[in-house]
Amino acid sequence: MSGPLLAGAVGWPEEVAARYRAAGFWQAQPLGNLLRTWSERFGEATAVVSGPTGRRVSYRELDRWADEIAAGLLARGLGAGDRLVVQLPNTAEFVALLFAMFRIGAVPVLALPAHRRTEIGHLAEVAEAVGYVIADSYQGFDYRALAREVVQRVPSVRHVLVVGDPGPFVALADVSADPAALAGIEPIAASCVAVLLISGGTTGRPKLIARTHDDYAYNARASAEVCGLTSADRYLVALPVEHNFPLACPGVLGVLGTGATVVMAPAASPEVAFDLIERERITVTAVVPPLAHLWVEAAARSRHDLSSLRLLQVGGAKLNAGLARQLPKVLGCALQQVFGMAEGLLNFTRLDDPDELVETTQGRPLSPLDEVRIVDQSGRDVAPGQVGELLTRGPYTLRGYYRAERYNATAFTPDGFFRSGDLVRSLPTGHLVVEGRVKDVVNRGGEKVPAAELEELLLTHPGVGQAAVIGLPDDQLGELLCVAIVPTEAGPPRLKDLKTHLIRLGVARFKLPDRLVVLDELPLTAVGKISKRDLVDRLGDQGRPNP
Ligand code: OOB
Repeated sequence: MSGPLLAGAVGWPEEVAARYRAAGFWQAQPLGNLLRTWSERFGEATAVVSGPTGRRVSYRELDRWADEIAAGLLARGLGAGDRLVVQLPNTAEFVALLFAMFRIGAVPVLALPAHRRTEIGHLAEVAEAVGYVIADSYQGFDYRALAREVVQRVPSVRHVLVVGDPGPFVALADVSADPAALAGIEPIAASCVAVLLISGGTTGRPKLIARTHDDYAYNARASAEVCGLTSADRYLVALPVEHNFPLACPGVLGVLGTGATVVMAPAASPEVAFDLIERERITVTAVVPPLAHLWVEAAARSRHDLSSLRLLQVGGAKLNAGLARQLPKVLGCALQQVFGMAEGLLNFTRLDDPDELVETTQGRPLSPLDEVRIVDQSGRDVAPGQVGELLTRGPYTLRGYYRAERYNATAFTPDGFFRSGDLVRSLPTGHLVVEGRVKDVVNRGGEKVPAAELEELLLTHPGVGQAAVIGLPDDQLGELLCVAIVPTEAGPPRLKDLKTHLIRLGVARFKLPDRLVVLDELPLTAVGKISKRDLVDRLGDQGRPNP
């Protein structure tokens, strides 16, 4: 394996790592050092703009800020290998904290602002996090109350750092010390784990994905190249910054490596985003398909000047070809489809691809060293153009989930290919078209809901005897979240009751079902497992949300 990682993380075989280094893809530069290089190169240029306040942070200031927080974390006893769950809205503080952690080798576990007790508790437990970083409140939710619960449930969490009013905890603004303290620490190896991302699609509870400095820096740099980023670009972080797409595809990390400017949007609604696009002359941003749809509708009525926009990246779920065709006309910019995954592999349509490919495919792999196989159920390569499961390995694709040895035995082939669970076909150009999936996940407009996770939670309701979570087709979201249950003797709950139950359990709101179907029994396969395919067929025409 390639050097010290983090206990529980899986690395690449040494000869493979050597190949990625020899190709110049892995450059042995930890992300914390890269910010120093960028600061020297881009100095007074604006690195980050905070959307709501318009506050501007130069590269030099960001570099210094990251150092001060890094020293402050050290002073609190935090250091290399320590995991902290980070759950912040899109703020400049997030960027400074991220690089501060990179510099001391502490590892952020990136949670989404929508996550609640169930998800955060699970992440903190699996990662044995020693800290939790939150905003005081965001979109009407007080994260300090959540932190109290997390601290109680997960004893390893000893540090709660708060952006804003800390309440009983510690203000991130007070986690600051003289950067001189950093001179004493061991240099961080680029082969170490830089971040832990959350998987969108797995069996059971969400898995963590360890991304190394080497692989993540390459991910961001190569993505920036594909997008033709230059120092003149201004990138809007509209999606939650903890997600791989706006963080590193090219996102924040790719933008900063180019000397361009990152603008943090507090929300992704057309009102908020369009204001910022106009005010900050945004050139590039990334959205999920339902948001693209909202923006296109709003742009037709809007008086905002969106003419600065040159590229809109759309990914996370399948974009329909109609919207893909409409989008460049209405928004006056180029479209790029992105089919990616936190696990690694990224596919992009290219800026010089013919319109037809941009509109109807999900792009082709980012790296010349990405290996892609499309296989049938018995693991054999399908004929060219046929649909099969996408398997992949490469210079930024994981070789195993973090602390998930048993699961890894089936999630990867013996020769290290990741089984993506996505059904795709490829064109002679190498472009992929996503045709469906075999993994048991509902993709609700880009937000992933692992069925097994939700089923387990539903079964804790006294009225639910059996539960199956499926996605039903929907024009706007791609899929609606549907729950089919067989009730217990206690009698069937209503959709409203189930939602209330899930909220009480502390589940993220995007996992609340849109529709409930009560059945006498669930359809079974020949071997007696719940047949979700039969369920979808049976309920396919009922994809309207319950009143
Ligand atoms: C992105 O990452 P995740 O980890 O939230 O979700 C990955 C899954 C993929 O396996 C696929 O099932 C689906 O989301 N997906 C798409 C898609 N992009 C992702 N399905 C159809 N068309 C697309 N364009 O979603 C993600 C990570 C980095 C960049 C972009 C998206």
